[in-house]
Amino acid sequence: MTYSTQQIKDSIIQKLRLNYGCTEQQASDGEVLKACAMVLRDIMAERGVTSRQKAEAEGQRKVHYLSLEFLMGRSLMKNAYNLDLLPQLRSAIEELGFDAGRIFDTEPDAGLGNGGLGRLAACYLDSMTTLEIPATGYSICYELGLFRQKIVEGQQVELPDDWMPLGDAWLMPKPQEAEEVHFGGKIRTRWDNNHLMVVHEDYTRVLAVPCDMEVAGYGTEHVNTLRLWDAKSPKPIDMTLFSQGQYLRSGEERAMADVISKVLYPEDNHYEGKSLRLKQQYFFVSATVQSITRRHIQTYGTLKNFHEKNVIQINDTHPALVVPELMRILIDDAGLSWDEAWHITTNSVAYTNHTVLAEALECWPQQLMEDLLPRVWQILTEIARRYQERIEAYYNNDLAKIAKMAVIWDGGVHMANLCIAGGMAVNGVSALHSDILRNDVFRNQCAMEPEKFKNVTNGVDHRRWLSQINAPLDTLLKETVGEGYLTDASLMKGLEKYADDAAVLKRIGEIKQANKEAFARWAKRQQGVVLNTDGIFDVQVKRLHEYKRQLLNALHIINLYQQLRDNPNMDFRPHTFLFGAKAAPGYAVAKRIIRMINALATQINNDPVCKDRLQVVFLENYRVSMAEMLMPASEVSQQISTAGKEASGTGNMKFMMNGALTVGTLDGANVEMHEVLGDENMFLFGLHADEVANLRPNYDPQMFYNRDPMLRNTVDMLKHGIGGENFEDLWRSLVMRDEYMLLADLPSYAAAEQRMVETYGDREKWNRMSLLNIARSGIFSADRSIADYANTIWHVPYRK
Ligand code: 26Q
Repeated sequence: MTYSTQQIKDSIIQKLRLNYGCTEQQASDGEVLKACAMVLRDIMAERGVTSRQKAEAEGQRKVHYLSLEFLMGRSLMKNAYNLDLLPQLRSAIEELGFDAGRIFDTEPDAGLGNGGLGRLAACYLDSMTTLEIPATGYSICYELGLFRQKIVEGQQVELPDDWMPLGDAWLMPKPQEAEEVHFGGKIRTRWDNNHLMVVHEDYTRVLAVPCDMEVAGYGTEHVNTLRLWDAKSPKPIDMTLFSQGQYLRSGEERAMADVISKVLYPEDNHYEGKSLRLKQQYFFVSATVQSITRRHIQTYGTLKNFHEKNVIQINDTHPALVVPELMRILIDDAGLSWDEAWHITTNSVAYTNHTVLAEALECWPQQLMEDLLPRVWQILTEIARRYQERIEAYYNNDLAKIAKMAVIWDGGVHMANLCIAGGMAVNGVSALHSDILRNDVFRNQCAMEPEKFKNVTNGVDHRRWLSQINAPLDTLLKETVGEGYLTDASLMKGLEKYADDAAVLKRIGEIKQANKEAFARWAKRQQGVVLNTDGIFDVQVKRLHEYKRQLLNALHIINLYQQLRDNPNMDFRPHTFLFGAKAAPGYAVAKRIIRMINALATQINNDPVCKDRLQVVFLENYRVSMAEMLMPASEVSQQISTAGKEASGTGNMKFMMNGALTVGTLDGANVEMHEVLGDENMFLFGLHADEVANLRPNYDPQMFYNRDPMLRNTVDMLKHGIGGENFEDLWRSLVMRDEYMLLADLPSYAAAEQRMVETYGDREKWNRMSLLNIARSGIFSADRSIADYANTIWHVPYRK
């Protein structure tokens, strides 16, 4: 079933009339955008009904993907692409007298996520749908997504991301499917007919209203749903209080409910025990589990076969409360025994870990849990008690081990331990990361239940991150390996046949140059900067975090700058360094680093010695839609985390499939990139994960600082001043502590960059490396990741 340009155009006109009471001549860009969204939404809504009916009729096992974040970005072009309507939609918009590119550009990013973990969830929704797996994503309908970033006088300033006015065009509120979530109150038990009844009283009710966003797959009529829960108070106002004249208090309960879905927490890889965050987690978990079990009972009349027909995949520990919440519903509402309920729960829940950073591991204060979620707390204590019995028996009361494995210990609830105890699988997100989980972070649990521990290496939606955003490369791939690569990314390998084809290599170079120029035009429009497109586009874009080592990149740039200053006539290949990064608003060091990079940019870009040679640009407000412009234009991908710290990385994959070469450490998925590329097709440097671990106990940054004058000179510029500002704080933390071992890696990093620059001089060689990177990036398609989940964890069939 397809639609002609005329049909799409007529539908848009109709939507404009019905919803905005205007003609196409009167409509604004925003109204046209929303009308287009509604036209596609109608098509998807209809197919969604059919997809769900089919899954029910065939009794298929469903996947429920729970994540506090879905970083969806824009949807208009994506949905049109997947529905195979992009050309028709473009012509329809143009025929209505609008600029299609501008309409697409009007759509705000749905920024309901921080970074990697949130974007991964979005890519996986696409692949699950394309592979025709009946799947639903669940999250919170945040009114405000991740903050917008402005750079004011070199510093990050956060602005609210009010995406709803235009972004809500994709959402379908379903008030009739609302669920009620209970907070606080007291628990009373009473015997009823030989049954111990649990009664929860005096709780505060919050209504969870689903706002569904349909998701189209590519090359299929299958449609899945992203269900976003909106928090509302069930009563508009407390009339009793109001009548007593307590006007402010009468609206308090409503305000407490509304605030739950107000804003996304902007912390990435960092846990803070805030009660509102716990409310968000339970709100979303409880609504989701109620909704899943309700539908299951509607279909099967019982929850006894729940685990056969459902799998709940949790994106890190943030939704870990599904374990006690599912137990609660099975026991209190469905009347099952503890053992029956535990069997069902431990055969439906699977946990993905995304970080080994200690500061990111969730550990909630017992008192907070107890007060906020009294019934869940009771169930948690029983889960913890039974699990502890088991580990005590297994490890002969070895206290050191038990302290690390316990679900509740020393007044804290350890969410990762809860997930391991209550789940059927635990997976890391790259081979290295999964090994670290097995051999280090969770080694005691792994010794006890080795079969639970799996690996699923991350992947990205290669249709969005290559085909859709890099049209000339997509064309080249279609000409060389054929259209089939869109649904079978392994076919990209076929491009290798052209590794010695001078014409193809030249074309790869030309595509990159054209994309660089397109990005430069965009950056000029957006931010007013003039990029030197003759320079190597050397890019580091990701959240700002010390372990990701943006500071290492900056130190190397300082080093280059000093060389230029000392020797203005040196041979210097033009080099354009691009940064994009948001810092968590409360992360002071990260904000200092942003300020330093901006100061460095100011000094370098204004120094005549750097003119047309060295340029540094901090791109403001890095986000999905910026990445879509930037990936195709990038030549060098910076993936330089301290080895062992970056669980996987996914930006690395997006760069690779767009032909950028990686300068990186053997960390996360870089290890698997290296396996397919070899030393000769990437620029590796630095300590390996095991070396980092071995060096850590006696690491002394001063040793590196004292023995290497060049390094000392570079680092000292922080102290002496950059762009007229002093960064002695950063200097001190490097020389005194250097938690992430920048000084140990800086010399080998500089050497890797130098090898990269030399290689760049040989254009044909570079383009061949670029071609091999593209050709071998197929394993990083999210389709492959989802097939892995389906085969090894979910045990569900999928379209091959
Ligand atoms: C937790 C508690 C309270 C508030 C916030 C949080 C929180 C929020 C977001 C903790 C962590 C995150 C995000 C983590 C994240 O994005 N991790 C990244 O996941 C990617 C996908 O697997 C990996 O590729 C990256 O290596 C990893 O850093």
